[in-house]
Amino acid sequence: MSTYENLLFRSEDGVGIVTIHRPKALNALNAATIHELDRMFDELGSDDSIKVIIITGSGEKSFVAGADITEMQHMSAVEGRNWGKLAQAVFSKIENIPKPVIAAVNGYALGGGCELAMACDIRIASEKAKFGQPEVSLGIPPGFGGTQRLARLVGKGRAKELLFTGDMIDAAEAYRIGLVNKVTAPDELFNTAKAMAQKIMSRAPIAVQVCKAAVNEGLDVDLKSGIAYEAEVFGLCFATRDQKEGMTAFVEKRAPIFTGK
Ligand code: DAK
Repeated sequence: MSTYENLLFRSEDGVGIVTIHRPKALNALNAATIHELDRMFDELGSDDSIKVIIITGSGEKSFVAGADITEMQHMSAVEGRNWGKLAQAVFSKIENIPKPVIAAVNGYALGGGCELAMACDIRIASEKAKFGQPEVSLGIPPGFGGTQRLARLVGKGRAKELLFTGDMIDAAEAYRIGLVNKVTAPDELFNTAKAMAQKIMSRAPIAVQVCKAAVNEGLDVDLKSGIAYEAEVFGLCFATRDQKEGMTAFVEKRAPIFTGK
């Protein structure tokens, strides 16, 4: 792994843990951090030793408190558009990397922070986490995919309420509306995320990978096309050794040993 200024990285038992680390700005995403995330996800994508990725924020208070407002303050329209496009491309890279990505949301997930969490496959929140898209208070709409991913996750009406009011919601409300998958005590957050990562890692890797691709592809197309895509990846999995192993193990009443082949 190359060196990073605003990200910390460690690997534990096949789980890659990426920590956004800009403590002075509550881990707000400046351009340098977005570029580092881009590079980090390229490295993680090609590192076969990493099976599942967890993203979290440094410290107790914040996951990511948004895009860095001081950097955006004096941007021109063209600079704003380019900044939005850059971060959107990086978030799409995270969303589509062929490995599960879990956001362990330890505190504020506002603006670009909420958008980063939504680009992940699964969100686990500490009871102390707070979510929101406060951009309208700054004179802008969300620009890192928030208007699109929030509506897909929580539905049009709830998304519009959060987007129009800029209100912050707590973890319990985020869970109630389906923005997060689980809520845990703050000191259980990492273990809960890691336990989920390990459970996923115990399943057939190619099957998990195609589930991710099928959900992502399917949500962008009509049901008929999504179902057709599913049939293709379902069929392809019969060419894997793990399909033979999974079904043989079931018949032999033993646990499967998957190899990712
Ligand atoms: N950017 C830069 N610095 C930030 C920051 C941010 N988003 N959030 C916090 N900080 C900094 C504070 O300025 C403060 O710095 P110092 O004054 O100590 O130097 C330090 O972090 C600690 O923050 P506070 O003192 O404010 O801490 P509090 O506990 O009092 O409040 C807070 C915590 C999270 C409620 C508050 O910091 C806050 O409201 N932060 C801003 C949250 C926010 O509005 N986030 C959304 C950012 S806008 C687009 C591209 C991108 C976007 C949209 C469009 N296009 C190109 C189309 C995305 C926009 C956003 O994400």
